[in-house]
Amino acid sequence: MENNFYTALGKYRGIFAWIFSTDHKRIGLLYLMSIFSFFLVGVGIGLTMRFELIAPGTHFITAQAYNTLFTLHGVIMIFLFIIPGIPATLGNFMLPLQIGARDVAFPRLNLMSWWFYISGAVVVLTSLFTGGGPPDTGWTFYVPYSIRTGTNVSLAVFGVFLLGVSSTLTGLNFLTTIHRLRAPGMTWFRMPLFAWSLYATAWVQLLATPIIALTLLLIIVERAFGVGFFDPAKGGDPILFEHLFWIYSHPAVYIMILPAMGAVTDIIPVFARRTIFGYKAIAFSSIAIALLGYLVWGHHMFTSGMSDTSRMVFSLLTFLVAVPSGVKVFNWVASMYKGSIQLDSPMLFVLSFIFLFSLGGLTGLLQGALATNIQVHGTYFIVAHFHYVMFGGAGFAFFAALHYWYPKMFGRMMNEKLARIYWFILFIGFNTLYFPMFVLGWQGMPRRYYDYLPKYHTGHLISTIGSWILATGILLMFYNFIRSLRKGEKAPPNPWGGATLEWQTSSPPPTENFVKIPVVTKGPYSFREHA
Ligand code: HEM
Ligand SMILES: [Cu+2]
Repeated sequence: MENNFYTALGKYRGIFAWIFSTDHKRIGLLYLMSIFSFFLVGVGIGLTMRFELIAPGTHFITAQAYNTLFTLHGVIMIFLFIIPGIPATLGNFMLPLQIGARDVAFPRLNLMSWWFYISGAVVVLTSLFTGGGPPDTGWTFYVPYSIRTGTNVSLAVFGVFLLGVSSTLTGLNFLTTIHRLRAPGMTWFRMPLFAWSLYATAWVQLLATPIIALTLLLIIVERAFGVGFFDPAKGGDPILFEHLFWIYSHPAVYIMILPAMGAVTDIIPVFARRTIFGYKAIAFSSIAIALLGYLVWGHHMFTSGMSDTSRMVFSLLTFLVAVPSGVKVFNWVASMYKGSIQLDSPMLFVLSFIFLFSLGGLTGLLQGALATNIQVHGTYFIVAHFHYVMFGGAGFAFFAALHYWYPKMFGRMMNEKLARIYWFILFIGFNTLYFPMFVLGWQGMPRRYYDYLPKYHTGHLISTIGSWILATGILLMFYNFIRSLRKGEKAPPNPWGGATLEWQTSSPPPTENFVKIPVVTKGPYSFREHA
């Protein structure tokens, strides 16, 4: 029998060999399983909401049920899917391989992070069936409503607290791993840019997440003991909550997007057959994004009550944080320029990522400008914008990376022809679903409404039809993931001709990753140089 981390025998058997494993590859796959299960639940809820919105008038969902649906959808997609997303799954699996290490620095802490994640998820889901019923506050848990509603907010925020602990520990683990466990010769500037992006992300995970964790605990304390931190009736300040919430939740969007950008940066040189353009600019722009990302949270609160000066400063800083993102897009395009581009499925997803992320990012600038912000605040324009960034951006990059690393993780190739078909369906479905929301929002359609005026009908109808197209693509993609586990062709160690270290070991790798720890003598993208 082949020697790889699937066949290796540890202390435990069966499912215990997984849920008690300290192998970063097994933990990465545990996360992958759990995260994608929750993703499918989130998609189901999204489709349900879209179905209710197919035409004006109430159909099968009450106003209260709609409130709980968008809350759940938001909490699941943000805290259970896209924030842990790439780092916990592909990051866990690939980081040690990419830097030539045998595991992460703290393998048991890594396992504990997964347990925190799964406990948090269970607690969040338990809140649906206990106490005063499913929370109805929106994923932002804004006070004073969240301290007054009778629904089960306390349990849900406690679940999110546990998820925060998980994310913080993962960040700590990755930081230590990158500092301490690089293979001989793997200097900082020979590190793959995916590893760099995880490094920048890990600082945000470590430094920003405790803020949301504590803020959420304050909600529980406030609900249980009525201390009055936030409740204006008791002299508290609801705006304080918004500040604390966004001091984490804006940097959190970089926890979502930085690893996505990192994965894209690793994929482009392989499929363009040239070295990356501007390696250092990309590495440092990740750090710049992570740092600047801390200073822009006020752009979520332009209509909440702030001095004009602070609003102008936050607006300016928001424009500044777009610069390093623009640097990256420029570098990606420059890397492809005059390359011999191969349009395999990972590259197709990368190209759609660049398009969708740019649309999401550029509409973000419209919201960063004070005047247009007032117009679009709280409308479907925002809903369109963040789906483009989080789903079209981080989500599509996640899909790209899964197609890219699938052979390494599972030792099989996916069906490439099918992949191209559903890539196209996903791209069309995505834009049909979300583009009309920009228009609806611009016309004044407010978000988080279960019903609307007849004048918005056309946009909503198109959007709902788009959701069905997108769902078809998602089903086909999962069919391919699952079918290829058994039926896919056997993967060679390096099917795409990649130059980073994970491709130098077998597919799937042995438990200790490398038979012999590699000695690194050159950079990670030694393809044809730029003239
Ligand atoms: C088939 C896929 C999806 C569909 C059909 C869908 C649909 C929707 C709909 C209808 C809303 C509610 C709009 C409103 O009433 O304000 C919504 C909100 C939201 N969605 Fe999605 N969505 C999908 C995937 C995603 C993904 C992948 C993410 C994140 C990565 C995401 C994140 C969110 C968030 C954060 C909200 C806001 C919730 C709130 O207002 O509290 N969605 N989505
Ligand atoms: Cu923000």
